[in-house]
Amino acid sequence: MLRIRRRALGRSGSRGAWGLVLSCGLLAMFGTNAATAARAISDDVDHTKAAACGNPQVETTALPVDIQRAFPNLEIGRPILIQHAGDDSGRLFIASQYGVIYTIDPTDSAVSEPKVFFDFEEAVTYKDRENEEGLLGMAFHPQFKDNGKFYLFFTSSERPRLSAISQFTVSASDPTRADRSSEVRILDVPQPAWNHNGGTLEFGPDGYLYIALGDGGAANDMFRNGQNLGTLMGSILRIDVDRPTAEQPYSIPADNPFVDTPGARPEIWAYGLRNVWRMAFDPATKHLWAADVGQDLWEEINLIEKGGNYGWNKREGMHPFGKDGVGPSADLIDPIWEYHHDLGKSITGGVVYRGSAIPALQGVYLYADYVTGKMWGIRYDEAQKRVVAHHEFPLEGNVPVITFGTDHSGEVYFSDPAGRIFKFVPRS
Ligand SMILES: [Ca+2]
Ligand SMILES: [Ca+2]
Repeated sequence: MLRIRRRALGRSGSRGAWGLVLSCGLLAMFGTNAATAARAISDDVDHTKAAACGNPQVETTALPVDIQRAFPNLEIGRPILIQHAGDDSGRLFIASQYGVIYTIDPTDSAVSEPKVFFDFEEAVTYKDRENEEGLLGMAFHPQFKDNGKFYLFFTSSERPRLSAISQFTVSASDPTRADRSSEVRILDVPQPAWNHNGGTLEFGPDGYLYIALGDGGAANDMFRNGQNLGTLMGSILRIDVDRPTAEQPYSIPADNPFVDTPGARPEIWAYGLRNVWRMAFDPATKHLWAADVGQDLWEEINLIEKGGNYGWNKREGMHPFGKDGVGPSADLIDPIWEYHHDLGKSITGGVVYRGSAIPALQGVYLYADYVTGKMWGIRYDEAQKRVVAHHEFPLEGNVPVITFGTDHSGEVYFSDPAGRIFKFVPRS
């Protein structure tokens, strides 16, 4: 999604990055000799982590995978969410950022008329000039098949700048549609600015609801939420929606990391985040992968740990940020991967592929850049605790990816604001 940010490529501190970019270009054009020479230029860049280019430890061979339109006849405006419900129905849910949720049969590639599951556009604020608002997140309860409950993260039309998280239930008379009157508000988060709202909802393997919230917006974390445990923003939350209390419609899991920290919001699971745009659990490893959108120079991918501080706004990627920036520190967790703004300027995090149609993608974390329309995948080695492979997927034309999603078989889709939905296919 679009972010307000300053272009600051010329500022001090970017020299190493330019060396890195240079090495990528030379590697692509001239092969390893030039790459070796380029490495000498950019000695101040940590090649073991910073990028695949020029790093002999990271494999970069192209994968035998192609990308094609999944449903070329389908037209859904700003399809911001693509998910299955875990209910054995086989339905693929596609939600428009405007506030309408549709379902299709993903085996019908010719589908043109999606079914409306839930139309609550009147309750959602969205404007093209403030395009980080709207319907942003959706999560189906792990027992959705039995209880019909699902959760939405949206900018409410009740009043300006209100991020709301609500529970809804399917209609008793027609379970293929949601019941508008079933809304239970779980959480209100008043936002100081229209951007950096986060918005991803995910149920963890522990059955708790995880919520990504951005730093509040504007720029530079001017509201100082990233390092502030007393506010919910700039964090990933973890709450128990199955056990409401007398005071609130959810409870705090007893093992949340800050329940005993004075002044801290007990909902917080991890913090120091700028604007996580898409996080997802890998169903195989249970890792929570979170892509954090950068401001000036670096986009990043993180593995989220309980209680972790991911550095914003003291660090951006693996680098000091701003006048209060700091170097590497034991109490700040650096990303497992970053890329420079020469390659892209707004990361869209995806999922770890665990489908079956494309064996070459097995275990690969897929991600993209909204601004440059590039797409990549990385492979993380659990034993070595580092990225061991990085692959680029050539996209035809500019595809500004706004989200990734999976169907009930684990096959992966992604979409752009124009409404196109794509899938991966084995190279023929
Ligand atoms: Ca905001
Ligand atoms: Ca970070």
